[in-house]
Amino acid sequence: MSAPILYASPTLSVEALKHSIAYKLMFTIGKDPAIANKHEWLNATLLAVRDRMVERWLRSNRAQLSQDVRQVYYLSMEFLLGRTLSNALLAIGIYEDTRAALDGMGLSLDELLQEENDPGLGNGGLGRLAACFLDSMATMALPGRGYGIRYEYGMFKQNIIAGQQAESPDYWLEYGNAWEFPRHGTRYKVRFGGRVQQEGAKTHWLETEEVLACAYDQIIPGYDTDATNTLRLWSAQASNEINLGKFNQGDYFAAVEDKNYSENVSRVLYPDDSTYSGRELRLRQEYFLVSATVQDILHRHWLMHQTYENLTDKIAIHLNDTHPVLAIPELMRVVIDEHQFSWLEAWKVVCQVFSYTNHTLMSEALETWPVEMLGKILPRHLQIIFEINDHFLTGVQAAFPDDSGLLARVSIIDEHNGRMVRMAWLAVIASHKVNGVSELHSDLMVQSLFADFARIYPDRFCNKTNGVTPRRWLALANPALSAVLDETIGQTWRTDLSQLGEITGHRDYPTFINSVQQAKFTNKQNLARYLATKLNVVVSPAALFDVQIKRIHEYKRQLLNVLHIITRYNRIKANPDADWVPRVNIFAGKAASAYYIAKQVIHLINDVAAVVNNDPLMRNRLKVVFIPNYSVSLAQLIIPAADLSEQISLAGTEASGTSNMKFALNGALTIGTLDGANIEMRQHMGEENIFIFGNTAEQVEALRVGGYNPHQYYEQDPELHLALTQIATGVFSPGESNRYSNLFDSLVNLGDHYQLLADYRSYVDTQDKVDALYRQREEWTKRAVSNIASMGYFSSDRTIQEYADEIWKVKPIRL
Ligand code: 26V
Repeated sequence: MSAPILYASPTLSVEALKHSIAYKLMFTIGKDPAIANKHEWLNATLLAVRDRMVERWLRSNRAQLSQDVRQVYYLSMEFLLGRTLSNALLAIGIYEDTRAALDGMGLSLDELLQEENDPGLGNGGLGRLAACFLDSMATMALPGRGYGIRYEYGMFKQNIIAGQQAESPDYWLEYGNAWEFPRHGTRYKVRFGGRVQQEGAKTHWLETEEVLACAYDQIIPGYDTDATNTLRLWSAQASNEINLGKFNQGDYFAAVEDKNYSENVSRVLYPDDSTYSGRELRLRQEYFLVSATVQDILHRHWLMHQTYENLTDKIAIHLNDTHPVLAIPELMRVVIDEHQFSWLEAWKVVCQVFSYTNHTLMSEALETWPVEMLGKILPRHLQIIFEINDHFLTGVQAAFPDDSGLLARVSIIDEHNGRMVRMAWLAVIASHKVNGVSELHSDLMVQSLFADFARIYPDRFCNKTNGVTPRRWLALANPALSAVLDETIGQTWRTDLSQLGEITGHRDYPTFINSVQQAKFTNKQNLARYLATKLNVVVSPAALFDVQIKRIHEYKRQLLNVLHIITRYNRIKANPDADWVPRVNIFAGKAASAYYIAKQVIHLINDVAAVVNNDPLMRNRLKVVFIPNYSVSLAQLIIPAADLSEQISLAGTEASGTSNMKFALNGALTIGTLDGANIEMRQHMGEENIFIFGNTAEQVEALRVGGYNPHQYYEQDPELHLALTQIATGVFSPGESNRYSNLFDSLVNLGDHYQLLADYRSYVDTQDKVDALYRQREEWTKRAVSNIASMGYFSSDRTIQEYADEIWKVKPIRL
């Protein structure tokens, strides 16, 4: 059944666009064009463009419903989408028309694009991956939806004051969010607290507090297709019930206070992805997401099928890390307590519906909740978790009667560390597939964290190497290189990135090499302009741009990068007239606000920058820049301008990395360890096209087990000794000579947990090779071309195809 199209498609001509932008400004925003400001023009433009997507959105939804296909629901506490307008213009092919329309009204599209707030509804890699996945799912017409939280405050804003990070709130909704559709009619009650009462076979969850979850929908346009998907974000609204009691008692203020309190649940994103903190509000947020989402999924399913018998045929629910794992006991609860499923029937459904991605092996980031806290906030869920655990352990006991420690190790309840619920264990036990995000990570996952489970469930674990969307990360971010590619191999790489392989045949054509160089230079000029105007730092686009941008975390080893910079500084000072390859070292990234060492690292980078940049001997030879307030939109500016991409985590710690892929796709060469997806990048591009250094994951482990002694490296390597001593003695903090003594101690005397000192020599020597190659500019560019050419595999379209075929079993809809 195909429903009639209700009205003709709005014409996409420039005149029509002008008309609709002006119309939106006047009749929706209510502003006189003569006095409207940039935000109002931007919102008018967003609304006019949104109109042009609504019809295909409705058609896609109708097709999803009428074709009655299996749907996938992607649950994530974070979606780091980046700005929307430019992506939408690209997707529906009206970028240039819109530019012309705005031009015709005396406005600049580029200026308006910069006005759009970049919603920071995620911490980093995990949230950005979710956004790339939505883009790929829409582009590939896969029937799916994202579900998340509409935080009022996203990731904090980072200011650098006197070299140090200062945080301020990010109220991204300041000018409204023209892109979203508030669904005032789609609201669900989410309950917390209370108690459980047994009445025969029936269980009641009583005396709860309630908050409403209100849906806000965003269109996720597919590229060059009518297919569009939906991202549904939940916002908390106080439910009337909780206020009325106090209100009627005349306690008006208490009623309003309560209202504020219950709405806190969607107030702010937790901005720390490095240490798990076990805070009650975070638990409430997680349950808020899954409760509203499970209700919505079941509601939609009922509308389509009027039965819950066929749930396992029609829905797949994916858990982005353990954060939405409460969806498992929640689905159990709803079908048992509200739809009369037996416990075993419910468990059977759950085990076929859920799948889970693990994104980190680091123990400090693994979620565990105190039994007591879970019991207080979600008593019925705790009960169900215990039942799942009993059921599971009984099976394990029967299958592995001889392994005495096994039950305690695989129990969802960790009895040894203060009775904690291990969320990753619950995810593994209930999911039919569990994946890691690169080959190395997936291997380590079954060898270490989930080793016992891999014995119990040998077919459950798999790998899905991450990818990135070529639309945002090449077509949008890098118009200069995109134009070169279009001219050389045509335009269809945007939806089939493997076509980039064809540029290999052009590697030996000087005109091609020249135009790739030219594109890189243009991008470096753009970044240099930003640095000059925003930060007052002047850099030469002819220098080698050496870039490390990501969360500041010890395992990512920004400090190793700093040690190299200091070494280079010392060498230049000792021999200023040698023929140095000019370098600009660029950093960006946020430190979790309570992460002391990470904040020290930011301070040190800025201190080193101050000394280096003010030293007349360094001029044109070395510059260090820390760009504040890293974001998706800054990444889109910085990555295309990079010559060298720093991917230098301790082997075995970075699950995959995704910026590594973005850099290579934009023609930067990588210096990196054999970690995460770097390993697969090397396989695809060939080892001559990547600078690999340092210990392997196996060597790292052997060193750890065998007794690693960083002091020995400090004593035996004179350049390392000098750099560390300079840090420790205040060469870069002249006003406060002991500012970095703990940093020094953590490396030299307290075990150097991330083994920087062990990899220092090989890193510095490899940096020398980088210089040598950069002197041969044509050879450098040829290798950059080989990097670009081999990135087809790292498209998120490929990743999503694998999820669709091997995990979710979903097929594209016909439009
Ligand atoms: C953990 C936590 C802990 C509690 C509070 C909030 C919070 C938020 C996020 C996280 C997730 C940390 C895991 C993570 O982001 N992993 C990254 O996932 C990327 C996508 O798979 C991958 O490329 C990176 O290597 C990996 O570090």
